[in-house]
Amino acid sequence: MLDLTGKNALVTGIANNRSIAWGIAQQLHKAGANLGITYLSDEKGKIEKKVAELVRPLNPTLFLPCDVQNDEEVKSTFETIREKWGSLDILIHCLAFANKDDLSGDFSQTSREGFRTALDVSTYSLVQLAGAAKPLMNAGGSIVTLSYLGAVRAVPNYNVMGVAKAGLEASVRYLAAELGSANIRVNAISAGPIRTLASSAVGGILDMIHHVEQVAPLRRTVTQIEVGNAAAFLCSDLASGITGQVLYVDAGYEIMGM
Ligand code: 0WE
Repeated sequence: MLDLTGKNALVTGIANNRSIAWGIAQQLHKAGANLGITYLSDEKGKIEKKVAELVRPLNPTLFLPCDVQNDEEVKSTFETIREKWGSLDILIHCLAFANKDDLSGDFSQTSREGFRTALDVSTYSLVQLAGAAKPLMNAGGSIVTLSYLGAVRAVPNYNVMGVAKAGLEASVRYLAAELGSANIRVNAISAGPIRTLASSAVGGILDMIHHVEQVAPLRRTVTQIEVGNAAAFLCSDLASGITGQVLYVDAGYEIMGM
């Protein structure tokens, strides 16, 4: 059965109670995992306070700031994991950012700086965290990241994020090929659109969700908890033969042609 007891799981990307990472953290906890939570600290510590309050019921044994654009913070995150936990079994990567201007209008007008930012935060961060986690990860370990259909189709306005997610999915395959000999699996979940802090900042997200509700085989969108259940499966021994894959958790939307 799905059992993650005794496994140490680091979850990145919780911003609030709508975060997909929050759905994943809840389902990993439900399956018995020991949780470590990272957050993006702001100057006033407001995010830290909100996220700390949110995750308290999950009894995390680590709660650390980790800005992937800050190499020192990433280094100290994994030093703390080594000190406090000794080893790691599960790494959940739920991080993405592009400048808002680069998520509408003409893709061909994306600036070098905007392109660099999107791929740095959304794509390189997986490689960076996997590289830092590798020496700490136990055999049977699992890395899961979040992707989106815009990686493989031209979704209106997703623009530079589509390129970032394409790079992310390719990175999943290269990491899976490398880490497989250590029996560490690497997979992505391609989630359908969900209302979150990130997506709510996007113009037209409600129309996209409405479209999915009309077209997807299940005639609805997916929930953070459903993505969390798929992540828990991929992290469990039930998925011991699955690596390098992109698993669609999208109410079936991806299979449709019209
Ligand atoms: O990957 C995402 C969200 C990515 C995202 C969203 C924002 C909004 C606010 C990255 N960076 C930012 N930066 C901001 O300043 N999704 C899959 C959700 C999403 O985002 C879209 C979508 C969908 C769906 C953007 C355009 C079109 C569709």
